[in-house]
Amino acid sequence: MKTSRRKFIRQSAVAGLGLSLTPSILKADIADKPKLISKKNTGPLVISTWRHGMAANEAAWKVLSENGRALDAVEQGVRITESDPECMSVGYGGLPDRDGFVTLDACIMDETGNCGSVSFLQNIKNPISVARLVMEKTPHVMLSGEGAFEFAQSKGFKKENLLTEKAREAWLKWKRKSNYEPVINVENHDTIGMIALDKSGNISGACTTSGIAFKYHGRVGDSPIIGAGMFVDNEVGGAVATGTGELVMKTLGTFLVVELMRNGMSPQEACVEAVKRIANKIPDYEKFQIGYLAINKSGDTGAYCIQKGFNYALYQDDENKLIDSDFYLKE
Ligand code: SD4
Repeated sequence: MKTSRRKFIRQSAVAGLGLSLTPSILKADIADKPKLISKKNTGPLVISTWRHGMAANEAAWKVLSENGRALDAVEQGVRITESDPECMSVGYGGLPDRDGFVTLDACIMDETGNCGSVSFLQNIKNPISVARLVMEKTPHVMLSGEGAFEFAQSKGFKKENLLTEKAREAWLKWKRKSNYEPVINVENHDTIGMIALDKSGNISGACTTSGIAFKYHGRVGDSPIIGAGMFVDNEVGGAVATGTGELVMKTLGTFLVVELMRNGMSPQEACVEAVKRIANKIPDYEKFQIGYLAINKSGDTGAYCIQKGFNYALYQDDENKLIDSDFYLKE
């Protein structure tokens, strides 16, 4: 009864549109089709920027595989990169600004839409954990500079010298010419951005960096800006950015990626569209690299960048893989 009634309504609607009732229209049971959401990839999974994402993913996976929360996974994951002195673009060992100061930016966002961030923070090794405490223990989203440092100290973080000998030498070498010329894809050891989907289906994200090497003292990039360097909406998905932050800030990149997914794009389509936005809006974009990563609620992933050379780590189905991203500027 029900079926024939539905069929009748559909036939009337089609007839009302002046269309003939061809067998193919009758067969295509459009009104009854469920939305195409693949369930095969659902959590846990974690995705993060660059090669250093491999080690960070391992730490995140440990949390996720024990039924942990995505928020804990991303914090534990990126702390590995922050604490690694060999990684010269994040946390301890990061390259300093033009005046020789290591200044750090980081942000974190959970499945409830709560978020915290720190910018222009000095002498604290794990800014992501300070950002988390800003989120959890203050009524604010962002603390900066001296205030962020004092807050960290009040929460028991140690004051440490973050400028390693290797980073100091690189700075002294740079000072001989003092040219501010970010090099495309030096980012092979760059900002770490990470998004995780846990077993409960919740998404969280984190992003942390020492920023562009030899930047102006006081420069803050996209990485601590919610919606620029990282954004999560647990109803839709999450995204992170890496590269020359000014381009991401001008286009509010990760917010854009998530909104595009909300409007029906896959993570891959959304990342492509956000890179195209940069190409359409920023005249000299060809001189820079930007990479986006995204995941949606169904566990589909996406990655796209301006130029060849961006890679990312994806841990899923018990396997951690380093993958080359597709890119916009092809010959
Ligand atoms: C910044 N987005 O400070 C960061 C740095 C980065 O590849 O990711 N560079 O602009």
